[in-house]
Amino acid sequence: MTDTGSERFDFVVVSNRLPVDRVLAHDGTPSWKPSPGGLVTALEPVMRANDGAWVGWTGVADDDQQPFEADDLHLVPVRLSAEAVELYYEGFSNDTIWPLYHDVIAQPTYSRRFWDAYVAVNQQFAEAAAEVAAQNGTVWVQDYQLQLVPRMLRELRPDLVIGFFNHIPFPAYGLFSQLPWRLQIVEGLLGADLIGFQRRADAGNFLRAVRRLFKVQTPHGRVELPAAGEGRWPNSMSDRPRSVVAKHFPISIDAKAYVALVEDPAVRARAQQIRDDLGDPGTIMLGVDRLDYTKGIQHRFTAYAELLAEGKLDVDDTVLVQIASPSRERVETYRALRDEIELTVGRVNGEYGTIRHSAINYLHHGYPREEMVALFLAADVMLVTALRDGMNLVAKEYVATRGDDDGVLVLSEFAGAADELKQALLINPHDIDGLKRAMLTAVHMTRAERRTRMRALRHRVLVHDVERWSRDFLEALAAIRPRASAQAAAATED
Ligand code: GDG
Repeated sequence: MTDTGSERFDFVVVSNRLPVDRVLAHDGTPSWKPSPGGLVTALEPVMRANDGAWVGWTGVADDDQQPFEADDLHLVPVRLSAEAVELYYEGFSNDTIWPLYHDVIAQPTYSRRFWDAYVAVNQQFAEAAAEVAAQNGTVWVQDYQLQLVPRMLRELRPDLVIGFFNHIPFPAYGLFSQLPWRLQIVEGLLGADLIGFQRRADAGNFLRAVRRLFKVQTPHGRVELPAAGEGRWPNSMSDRPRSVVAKHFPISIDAKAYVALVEDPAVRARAQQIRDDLGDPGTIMLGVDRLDYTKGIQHRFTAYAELLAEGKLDVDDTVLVQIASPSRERVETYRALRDEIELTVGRVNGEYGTIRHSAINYLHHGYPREEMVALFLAADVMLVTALRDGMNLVAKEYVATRGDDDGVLVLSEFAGAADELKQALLINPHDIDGLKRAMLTAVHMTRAERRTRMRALRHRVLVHDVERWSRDFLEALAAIRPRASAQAAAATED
């Protein structure tokens, strides 16, 4: 670990969390371990090639950690107080924006205290990024926690090229317009040169919000911003007109890493052992989700329980394994959801389980990636029944691991992945009868059909991997760069 001091970087990623977790040895000595995640893998090559830095929170409140290097990455911590974590992160990010952007599946809290903290913390992130970015550098801001950063950063550093990527859906204007601070959010995002979304529909919703709020046209996904003081824009961010592009860039996974894991004999042996431990049933169904109300876990349980009740599935021959990894446990809605889900599991198991077999094998744990891959390999049917999901990487991970061209993916049309994974069995999770039919179709699908579908799915995921995602985004951003830097240069000359 070395102090990176006041170095400047040509490429800066800004995200709520740094891509590392602090671990404490027995004697209390801290060290950092990379947090597993697609974003780190996607951005790592770009970071290395461009002498990049990463700005984000360490995950620990009131942490005075200075900039440091870990695993050859330059990491720049943003200090968040315990109050900021509560109001900005658990509050505005996870109790306002998250439910609102997922179509109000849960009621968003509109709190002025949350909002004030969100503004203040976004300003902190913008200042930290402004401090480390080199002249005319590129800054890529990630996700819904930091929607005000693009504009704040542009005000501090008009020379920068700024990209933003939204990992979660962007809602239709009818819902988005509920947000008391809708104008500020859209203005915040428009500080970027390029705004990336998961789905074409998300980019469309954002552009519609721009048109509705500012009464402007957005031809070809482009927003033309007049110079400050002109037009309807309450507060333009530049002395010069500038244009902003909004477009979809579906995120993906490090497919090669999953393919490599499947080749590991230990992982394959573990998959077989999982099957054996479950009593080698005819069908293993699997769900893997953060325990979140957007994931449709209850809908999946309802459909499965009805199939058991109707005798169309039998616990002696079928099991549903549900991994629900712990998530946001300090937010009340998540605590209530956990109770609700665990009540359902108890009821379904009480009703349909036998001494030999439970109906639902429910696990509220996080697991190492190897274990996840073994589970994917063991599963005959993968259930992704999200009510709304930006992309859903689990669907892509399942497909990437199935080098045997086997397994059936049941996929919600409300997950971004449905735009690409068209050979899955696409379902509407609210339609319980439709979901039940798809589950039975999956259970009874012939080997030939499973193979045809899985081949096409795998091809898509292997070709459109996360490296391609970051390359596509950064190339699109670079295409805007000459304009942006020319404008910035002109602005400085004035
Ligand atoms: C957001 C958007 C979008 C889960 N449990 C364990 C574990 N995981 C891994 C999965 C997957 C990741 O976490 C979850 O990604 P998802 O895409 O499924 O969902 P979100 O967490 O909601 O992510 C989403 C994503 O951002 C990226 O843009 O796709 O729509 O909501 O990789 O495998 N990994 C391990 N143990 C677990 O217990 N190792």
